[in-house]
Amino acid sequence: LRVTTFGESHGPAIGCVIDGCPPGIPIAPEDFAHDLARRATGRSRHTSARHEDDQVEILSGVYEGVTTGTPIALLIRNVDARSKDYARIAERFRPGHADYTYWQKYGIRDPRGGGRASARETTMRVAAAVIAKKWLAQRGVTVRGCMVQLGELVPRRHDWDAVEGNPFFWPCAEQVPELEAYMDALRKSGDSVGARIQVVAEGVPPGWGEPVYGKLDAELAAAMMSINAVKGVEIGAGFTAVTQKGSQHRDVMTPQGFLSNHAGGILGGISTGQPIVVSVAFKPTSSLRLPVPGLDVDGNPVEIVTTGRHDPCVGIRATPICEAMLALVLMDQALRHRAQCGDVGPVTPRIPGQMAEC
Ligand code: EPS
Repeated sequence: LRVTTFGESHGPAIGCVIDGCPPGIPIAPEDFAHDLARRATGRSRHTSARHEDDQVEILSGVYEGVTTGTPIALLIRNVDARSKDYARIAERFRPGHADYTYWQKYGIRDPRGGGRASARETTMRVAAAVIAKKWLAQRGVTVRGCMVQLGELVPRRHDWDAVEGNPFFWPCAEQVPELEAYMDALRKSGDSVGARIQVVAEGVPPGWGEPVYGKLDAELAAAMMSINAVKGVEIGAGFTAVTQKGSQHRDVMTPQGFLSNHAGGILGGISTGQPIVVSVAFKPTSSLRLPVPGLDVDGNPVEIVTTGRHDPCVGIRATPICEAMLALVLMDQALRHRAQCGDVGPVTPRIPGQMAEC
């Protein structure tokens, strides 16, 4: 499976091409609405006020409601770009933004919006993954996620049922007013903040992934790091493993199941049958209205102030994006597993997986 995206935040449209998708998956334009709405701006006062319809047009690869096996092309037209917001910084670099490295690499500046570096690009990842989630669900694999840190705030308890009931994808309903107040104060101050998202796949059989090149965890890390604003990825215990003893970290196996999941469902690049658990760190958004000294494209010192519609915490909209990347990697690995090993199922002893804990 291969997904590529195209389009800029302020261009006429964004889109993706999905190559290698098996035939026969039922898909209709309305299937995309749910996940695209979960990711969209303007869902609450805590995200960018830009209002895009995010209506998906299926251009190819689907006939009479099912995938045909040929490349699937999806298109979403941009309807609410406001390029004049960027006039003030068209020749200046926002500290912490890709403006600078794009300029160094290409020597050309598209002054309309964030272009390819905009969170708008992630729309098409979520759209492509609607198909992957559907294909995985037919095989008993489900993917879900939540926010597990906003700035310094962490959930007091983990209740999956709470996640879809608030704009933060937060797993503790009684803390939501605290998050609202935190974000209101932050927005008022003109600053931004980072976040940590956790995504979990359940029902993945043992055996998906590859032992050296194309390890499941390596591909997940690459996929998550390819989302803009991501600065860190952990699988299972992640960096906590640094301070663990081997006797603590190892996941004890019993006929009834593993007793823990520090491995995050992956050993040696191959799934264990336990939930796959991935944590992703998002940096604070760099487009701030707080003035900061910086440089223009000629190297002159200038003051940088970014106005316009920006997310004070891009992590708030990131849960469906991380779910999407997890689903796409899993579908790709499942297809590769099928190509090499056919339907060879798990060999005995098969240890039951466990429910995920955040
Ligand atoms: C973004 C800035 C804002 C956001 C945008 C991401 O848009 P604009 O480019 O018009 O200033 O609204 O996010 C989306 C439009 C989206 O669909 O995610 C940025 O700086 O990354």
